[in-house]
Amino acid sequence: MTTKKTNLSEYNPDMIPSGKDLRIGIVVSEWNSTITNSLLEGAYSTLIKHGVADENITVEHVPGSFELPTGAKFMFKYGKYDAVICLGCVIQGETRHFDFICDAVANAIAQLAMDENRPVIFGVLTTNDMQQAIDRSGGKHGNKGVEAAITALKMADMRLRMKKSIAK
Ligand code: DLZ
Repeated sequence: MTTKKTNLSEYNPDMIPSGKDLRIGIVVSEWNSTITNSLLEGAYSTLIKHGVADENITVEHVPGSFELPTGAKFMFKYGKYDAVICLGCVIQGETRHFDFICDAVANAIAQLAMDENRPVIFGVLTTNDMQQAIDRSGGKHGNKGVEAAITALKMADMRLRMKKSIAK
């Protein structure tokens, strides 16, 4: 029988690589800003906790989740980042665009990661209603911003380790 996990952001801090030498970009959607601000708080504090220097974290805001991939692309083109985290919240009941936005953003983020050969993290809540979003942005089911930051640290570390081992 599987165990039901209620806090989706639980992790073992000892297993997380240090972010000491990393530069991380964060792109945040202004749509549903009470939620996305909490995701940002979770992601930012997690990066700091794991050693990323404050001056090596850049935060940029975009109007909505649909603009997250474009914002991330700009960050790679005009800045130097080991990973970019995209944070947004799309709520199904509130938009007929739900499927279009979610599919477009997920596909564009995945494609951008391939094109840039760098992690681009999908920190976008796609929920049925506002309560589910609250529960996943610092509520009873954790904070997706924390998960996004942990994923960025792991993937950036993997890329740099592989790059180093191949250079040997
Ligand atoms: C237009 C729109 C709607 C209806 N709902 C959301 C939402 O729930 N979450 C979100 O992040 N953005 C939403 N947007 C805005 C779109 O993402 C985008 O900013 C606009 O369509 C302009 O391209």
